[in-house]
Amino acid sequence: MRFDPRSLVDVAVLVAREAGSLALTTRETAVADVDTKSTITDVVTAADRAAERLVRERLASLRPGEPVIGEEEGGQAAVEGLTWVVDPIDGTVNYLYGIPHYAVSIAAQVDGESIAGAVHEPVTGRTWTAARGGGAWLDGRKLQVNDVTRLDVSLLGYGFAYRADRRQRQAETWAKLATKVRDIRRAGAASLDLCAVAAGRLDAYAEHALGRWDWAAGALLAREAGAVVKVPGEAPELGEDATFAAAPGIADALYAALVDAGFAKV
Ligand code: LIP
Repeated sequence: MRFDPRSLVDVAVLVAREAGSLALTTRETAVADVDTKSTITDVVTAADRAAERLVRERLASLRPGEPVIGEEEGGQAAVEGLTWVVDPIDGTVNYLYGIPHYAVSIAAQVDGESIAGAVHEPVTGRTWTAARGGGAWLDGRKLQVNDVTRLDVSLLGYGFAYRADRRQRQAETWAKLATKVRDIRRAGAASLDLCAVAAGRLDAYAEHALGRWDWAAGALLAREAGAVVKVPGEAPELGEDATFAAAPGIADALYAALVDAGFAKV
């Protein structure tokens, strides 16, 4: 491999923490300057934009010549070599409402595969990291998914899309699932949902319509912690834009239950 994943993790951690500090310290003014994107509920604050700008400037300095794909400014992946994938504030609605559950997510990808990632929580100071083949970590503690084997005692994370018509169909699907699992949690930040699977705080997570920036770091973390992970395009039976992560003991049963509940049709 032409890149050392561990050194890439160090870069991701350094820059994510700087961007997180900016988001945290500017929130009062940042949430006064809000625009919308795909729908009236799909918001972007001044802090989303400023944090991504900071990340881009720091990566240009630390990793010159390597392209960045970010939620707010877009970008193109490298034809050959490494691309940085950035969500400057994952959980923007939480950030807007003052709910302290949001993160800066930065991943390094080669040919679309994540090889290093960091998910940093500005409010708690926690930083989740993974290097391909090096395991998943939370502030120096190694992570492992749960050894759960029964779907009916599993805790599931999920998320709704921003489009109202799709939310209706998603709600109908989750209503069918609600009696098949222990309970369901909707926390509002995909990167942290995937980290929660890695840490055993969730047994599984599934959602549609995530951006690459939402899952790029968290999916690597979940996979390195032992989860069965499908990123968009890898689980056609769940829908072409489905993201799925589950402890191995329930992965097959959950996958089948999602198919039965019509997850692919939402
Ligand atoms: C969010 C995701 C969340 C999803 C939201 C939104 P953002 O990302 O983390 O899981 O349900 O609709 O996409 O927009 O806060 O970066």
